[in-house]
Amino acid sequence: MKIGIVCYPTFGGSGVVATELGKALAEKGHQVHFITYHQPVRLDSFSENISYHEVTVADYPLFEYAPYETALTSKLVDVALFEGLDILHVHYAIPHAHVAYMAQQILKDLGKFIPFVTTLHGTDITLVGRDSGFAPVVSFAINHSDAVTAVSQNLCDETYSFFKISKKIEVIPNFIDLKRFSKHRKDHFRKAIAPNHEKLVVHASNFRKVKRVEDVVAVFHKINKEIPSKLLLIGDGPERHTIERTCRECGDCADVRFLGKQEAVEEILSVCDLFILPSETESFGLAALEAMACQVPVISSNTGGIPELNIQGVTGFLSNVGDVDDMAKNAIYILSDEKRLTQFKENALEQAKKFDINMITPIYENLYKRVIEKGIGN
Ligand code: GMT
Repeated sequence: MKIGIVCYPTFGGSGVVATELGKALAEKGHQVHFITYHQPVRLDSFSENISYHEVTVADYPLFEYAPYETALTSKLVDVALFEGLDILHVHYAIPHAHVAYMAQQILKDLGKFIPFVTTLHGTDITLVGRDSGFAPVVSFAINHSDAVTAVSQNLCDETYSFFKISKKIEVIPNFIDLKRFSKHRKDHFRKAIAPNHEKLVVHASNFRKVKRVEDVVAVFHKINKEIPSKLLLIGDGPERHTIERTCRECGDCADVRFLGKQEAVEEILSVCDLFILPSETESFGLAALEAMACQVPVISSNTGGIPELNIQGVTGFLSNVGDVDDMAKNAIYILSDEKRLTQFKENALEQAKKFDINMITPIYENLYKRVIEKGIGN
């Protein structure tokens, strides 16, 4: 198949899922065309089956806001026509779903039908999408997609309960490439960070408010009082300065390392003992799945789709949003006993195997085939 993929090219979960899916499809012989404004960060190696089409927006003095959506629509029309795409797969509804709809209408006028699949990832439904400035467009675009998928049952339920949706939404969870995300031997790295055999606690996110990184620091502070530990913070974003200030105030600076945006996340995760994900809302929690694949148990909130991934008392523990005392208590329970910690690590890996990319890619392929076969006017 010739597949066009539209996504955000950044470190965010939706961009990572879109890129890893595209790479897996290309490996299976499909022609994959990424269409976005930057080369996706995970598109880091050459493949003869992958092309990247950059969207550039013409500058004009009249534009206070550059019309990215117009430029993206035109690019989709161009790529669909000249590369002969069979299907478009857009990740994150805003603005990609209604842009795909518009491109589809233009192409129809030009005598070409192209179906599009929309994958809902999380904040496009649970946060941003609910803004009254976006909601009518989001529900229209979902209802006019040829197929819609959500990354967890919870996100699917949330979509039906907030928007007026007449379309069937299929649940296709996030997935993991276990060849890349596995425990690497990085003993020298661990020794450098934790020279006195401290436990290593880790968090990775885009440091947005929704991630509640302040809770990570509060939980770590409590753990560190009982068990000598170090905290590794991967990623960057708007809350970072506030978090740095909090660390200084509670005197944890020497034990907290801000690593910034990292590409080889799996190498860092490989030396860690516990992952903390206290999000306010989280449709799936790809970062936690990546940690689990590297044998890191998870202390998380019990919100959104996280309970579909993190199993209470097996792969980690779940607490109410903001309950840092309970999170710290559970973390100390896991970290205080070597045998128990090893068991949780093994369980985390077993659970991660259920989300192997090799099982998920064929589900998307079948969906594409069904949608293409249904053709015009489905
Ligand atoms: O986590 C983020 O804020 C980034 C966001 C995105 O769309 O880039 O991630 C969402 O999609 C991921 C991939 O499907 C999910 O694993 C994340 O749980 C989800 N984030 C939220 O729901 C907050």
